[in-house]
Amino acid sequence: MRAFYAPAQARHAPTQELHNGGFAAYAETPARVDAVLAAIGATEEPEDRGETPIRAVHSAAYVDFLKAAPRLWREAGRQGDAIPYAFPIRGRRPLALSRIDALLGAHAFDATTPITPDSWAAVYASAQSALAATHAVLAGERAAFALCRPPGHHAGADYCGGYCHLNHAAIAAQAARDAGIGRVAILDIDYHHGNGTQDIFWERGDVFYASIHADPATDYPFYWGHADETGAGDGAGATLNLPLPQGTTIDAFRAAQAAALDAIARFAPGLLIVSFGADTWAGDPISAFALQTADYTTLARDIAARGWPTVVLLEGGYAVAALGDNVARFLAGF
Ligand code: SP5
Ligand code: ZN
Repeated sequence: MRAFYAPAQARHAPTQELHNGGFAAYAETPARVDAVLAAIGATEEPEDRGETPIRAVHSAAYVDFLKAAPRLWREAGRQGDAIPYAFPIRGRRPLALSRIDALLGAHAFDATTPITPDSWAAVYASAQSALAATHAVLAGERAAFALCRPPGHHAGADYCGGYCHLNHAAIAAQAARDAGIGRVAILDIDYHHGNGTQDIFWERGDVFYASIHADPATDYPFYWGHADETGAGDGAGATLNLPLPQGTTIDAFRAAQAAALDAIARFAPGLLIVSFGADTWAGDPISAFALQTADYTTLARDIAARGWPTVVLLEGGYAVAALGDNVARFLAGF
């Protein structure tokens, strides 16, 4: 399978994240890239398609903020990575504020997604890898993979969170729509609900979003991903959430995935995008499902059997020593 990755993606390297009331080592480390590259063989560098496909999903104010934040942080006299600490809770009126801390809080839903001076270059490159894999499939590949690190599915049109700044699955889906694919489906099988992807397509009937994830009653991101969230307006019925309990093993996960694939089949997409997270693995340090490495081939075969042209994007997966095998075994199923 063709696989895409750009070296600039490794430049986003925050030193720490807010965790359980203190600072802990940043789990979404560049070492994840080395683990995957060592396991999957050759990758191709993506062509540069510019900011237009990114701005087709993300607001101008948000993209401009991501690019300016490191400079504003330093101009405020700060060192280290930019991290928000104050947030406009729901229902607050929009305000045209310029102070870096106000901007950070307005464009983030958590304090675990630092912005470093190199973050923009890395997340931009990660988006280009997603676009390259998408265009490879649009050009006739049966399936293609983008090693999207930093990941994307927690990022909304105008906010970051959950280690994600740009939503690569949404950028890929929109690019496919703009290339003439009438209906696109996104299957999200990261441990965490992809709140950003859901938000972006919530009121759209042309992109179906199905997610299997840890129940948000017990797990991050808490405020999205509940089973009664099914979309609104033109997107009513085009969101499917299948939360599962901590401890879930392959049989229950595979059954949920079959239900998601059946719903996607009724939608009849011209292209499938898989947000693949290996944080469902039993040994993941921040998650609590119990999938085994060999299970990923089973899940991928079930997806491939449906026959849709498929773009696979990496999301989470934090057990670095196992990540390469887990990703390689998933890709082997296509
Ligand atoms: C893309 C993705 O999988 N994002 C996951 C974000 C989860 N954030 C909440 C869990 C925070 C756990 N922090 C652990 C730090 C240990 N060094
Ligand atoms: Zn995750």
